[in-house]
Amino acid sequence: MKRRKFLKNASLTGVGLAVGSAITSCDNKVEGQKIPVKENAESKAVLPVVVATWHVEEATAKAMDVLQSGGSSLDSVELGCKVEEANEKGQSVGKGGLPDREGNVTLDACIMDQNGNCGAVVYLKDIKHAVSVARKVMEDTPHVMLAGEGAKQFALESGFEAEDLLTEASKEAWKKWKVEAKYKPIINIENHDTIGMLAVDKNGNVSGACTTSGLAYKMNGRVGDSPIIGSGLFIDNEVGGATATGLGEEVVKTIGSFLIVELMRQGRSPQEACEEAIGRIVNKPGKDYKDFQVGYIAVNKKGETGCYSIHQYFSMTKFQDGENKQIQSDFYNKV
Ligand code: SD4
Repeated sequence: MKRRKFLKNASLTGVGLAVGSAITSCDNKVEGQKIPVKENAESKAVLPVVVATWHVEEATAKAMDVLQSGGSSLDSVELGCKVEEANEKGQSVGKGGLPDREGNVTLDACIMDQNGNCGAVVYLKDIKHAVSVARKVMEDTPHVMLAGEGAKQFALESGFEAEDLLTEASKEAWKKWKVEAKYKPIINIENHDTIGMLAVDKNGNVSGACTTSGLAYKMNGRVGDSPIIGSGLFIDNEVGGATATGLGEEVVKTIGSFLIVELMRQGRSPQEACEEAIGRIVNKPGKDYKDFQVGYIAVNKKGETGCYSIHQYFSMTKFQDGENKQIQSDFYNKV
């Protein structure tokens, strides 16, 4: 295929980006899932609380364990996210993440603490715990974000080990994709995706983290919303936090997580704020939201939570009041 045409097919305004394991578009569904609880009926002001995108009960269990053993909300989200980064079966986070179209697994991640400090890495190769490298950027450098080779160099100098993140399963999936090299929408296929996590400790201190291998078969060099403070994640300890999953380009265009936190500051509940942020995407003139998915989760300082997405089958995992469970998100596109 001629390069120009290839790039055009890959554009975000066309049929939608393919995401083997992700939720960029909306034609397929995971049928028969048992996730009966709807968030609207569920939100309560109880601390501590941990929420995360998708079905990641092991990750939220780890995060809650950290809080209950007296760890900070920052430790909680970092260690919670690391569970998924190390899980090779998850093909959109850390080791085992699906590669870009040229076979590179590149990770994006960020982290933000209760004092408004933050760190991020983009286009990080060969280091599985991107969230921990992001934390090191926050704590050990005068910068907020490191990219590519520089991020890897910093990680190695900080003691992280390099390893090949492309597993056999992801390599096989990529090889199959290469046969046609076409973007084909698949949504919610694993019910398990980019992890965005928010934790509030018993004193109401909020931290968050977000980590991903981004869109499968993305263009080499592409960076999504997940490491962008304000887009994929935002925390303000006076208010709460929010994080995103889905087609990052649409999240970046509306600075979704910052928007949700600011709406909560103005008095909206986490649920109302998530719904408004999805509204900002779908109500843009000419926006064909049928071709992509975005999901948001949010928590306020009191421990109330919310989640909302464009399409069905987005979910949030919540650990609160002794219960760790997956919650079905309400969604915009009911037709
Ligand atoms: C990105 N938001 O890179 C990420 C991908 C994602 O579920 O969340 N997939 O755009």
